[in-house]
Amino acid sequence: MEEPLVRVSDSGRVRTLALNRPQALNSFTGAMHGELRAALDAAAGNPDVRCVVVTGTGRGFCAGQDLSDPAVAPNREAAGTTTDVGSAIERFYKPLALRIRSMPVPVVAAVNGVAAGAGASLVMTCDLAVAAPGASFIQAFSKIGLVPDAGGTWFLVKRLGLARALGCAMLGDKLSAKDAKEQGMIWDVAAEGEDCVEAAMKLAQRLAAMPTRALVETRRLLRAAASSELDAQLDAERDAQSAMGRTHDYIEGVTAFLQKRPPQFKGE
Ligand code: T3D
Repeated sequence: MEEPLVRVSDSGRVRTLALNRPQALNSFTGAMHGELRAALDAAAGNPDVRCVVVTGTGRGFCAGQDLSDPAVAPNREAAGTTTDVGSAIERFYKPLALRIRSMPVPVVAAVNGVAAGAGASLVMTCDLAVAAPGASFIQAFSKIGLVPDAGGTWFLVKRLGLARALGCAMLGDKLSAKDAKEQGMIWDVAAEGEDCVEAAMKLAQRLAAMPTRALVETRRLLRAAASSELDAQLDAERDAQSAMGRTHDYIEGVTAFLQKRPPQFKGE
């Protein structure tokens, strides 16, 4: 049987999606995009899945677009056809970023190795990222005459600030996991000797037991905050709180607190 390009596995309420083209550092082909999209849709539609982990097999996390994919080959013009690299963004990378951003549960990246180009953007699209101590992040775009994509320009400025975003994107230097954490690109680095997927899994299991609907609303509000005025944000918080105040999880959270027992959240 042919190996899947995205390996899907479940551990309790956490679903792990592992990009699986290790021979090319899990760089994206159209087929891998298709499998990842289907796996994300399936996770989003399954109420038993309360958190998703995205990782890579082999020594890399994801090296961005597969540059040997004929669909993006820059020399097609010579063969009488033209290549619009933007069409790959429209068809694959934009829907991927929007799909992850709208997942109904938290998404954690377990960055097991190098994340380059759109692979680094993928990390930043996830809610939280835990990297292996040896992982690295490379804005590889400038090395091949492209601009950061798949949300890269947006995430870099918001997470790192303009000065660091410009340095990373223009120079394309390797950022270590430790520096990525210190600069706000990722949430954490696994301890030396600890498997980063296991570290991410611990975090994911913890998130999966939390009131995930409120976590997803929190994601939405925090992302909107960057472009909102305070009065509009106060209104948005009020409206979200009205909705959260009617959830099972709010009633359960308060009841459990008063009864001095651990809450049993359902994400409802
Ligand atoms: O183009 C569009 O459609 C628009 C969308 C663009 C989005 C993008 O992501 S653009 C950026 C594309 N990515 C890159 O430019 C990164 C290219 N890769 C590298 O610079 C290096 O591989 C790394 C710095 C990531 C890792 O270096 P290293 O020395 O650890 O590994 P390596 O030896 O370079 O790579 C290992 C193998 O993976 C190698 O194959 P081989 O020689 O063993 O058969 C290499 O060719 C392959 N590989 C790595 N990255 C890619 C790739 N093959 C195809 N595409 C890749 N992106």
